[in-house]
Amino acid sequence: RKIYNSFIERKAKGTKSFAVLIDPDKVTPDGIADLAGKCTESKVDYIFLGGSLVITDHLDDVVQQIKASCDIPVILFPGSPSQVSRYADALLYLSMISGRNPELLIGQHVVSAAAVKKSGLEVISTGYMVIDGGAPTTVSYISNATPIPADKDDIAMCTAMAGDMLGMKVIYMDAGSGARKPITESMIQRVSSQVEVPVIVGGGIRTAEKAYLNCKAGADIIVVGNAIEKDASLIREIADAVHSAPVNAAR
Ligand code: 1GP
Repeated sequence: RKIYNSFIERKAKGTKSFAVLIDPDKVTPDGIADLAGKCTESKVDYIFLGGSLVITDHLDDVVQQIKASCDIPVILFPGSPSQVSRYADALLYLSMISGRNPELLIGQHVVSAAAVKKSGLEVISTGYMVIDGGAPTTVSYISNATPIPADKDDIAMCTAMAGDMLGMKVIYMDAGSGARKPITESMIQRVSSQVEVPVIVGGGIRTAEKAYLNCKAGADIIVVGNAIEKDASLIREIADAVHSAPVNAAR
C-alpha cells in the first residue's frame, strides 16, 4: 500500500501532486529516457501509464524503461483489462461510476481479476468519473457511456459521494484525453468538498494556471498527458504551479 499511503500522506499535509500521463503507444525508448529525465528534474510525483487504445504489446518493456530511467513511481491507468504489468508500482482499478455500462462498472474486472491478483500489484480501487469535455473524446466514445454533463456539479458530487461511501479509495475526474474543455473549478470544488478520499483531476489541462486553479479548488493530484507531448517545457511549469498551490485552500 506504499503508493496509496503516499496519496494519503500528501493529502493530510495538503501537498498537491503532479502526475505525467504517458501513452505507451506514443513513446520510443529514447523518448522515454528524455521524458523521465525531465520529470525527475521537475520533481514530478507520479507517472501514470495507459491509454484508451493501447495497441502496443510491449507494456512491460515500457514500464521497465521508465523504471530504468527514473525513480518516480509508475502507476498503471489502464484503458482495458490487458494493460497490466507486474513491473509497475500500482494499478488504478477503475470502475466507471459516471456511466451505466455494466462492463466498465464490474464486467471487465471479473474477467481480469485473477490476472490482476497474480500480478502482485498494489491495487487502488478508483471511482472513475468521465465528465463531458466539450466534444467526444476517445474515452467517451469507447466507453459507450454518457459522460456527466460539464455543468452538472450536483450529479458529479453525488456520484463521487456514492463512490466514496462504496469504499473506493480515490475519485478520478476525467474530461478525457485532449478534452476541448477541462473540468470546471466549480465542479472540482463541489466534489472535493464532499469526499474524504484523494481526488485526481485530468483531461484537457493545458496551462500551469489551470493546474494551479484546480488544486486551489480541491484537486489532490493533477494529471496531464497531451499538452506535455506537444510542449515538454510545460512539465516544469505545471509541476511548480501544482507544488506552490495553497494548502487545503478549498476546505
Ligand atoms: C486523460 O486525464 C488524462 O485520461 C489526461 O488528459 O491528455 O488531455 O492531459 P490529457
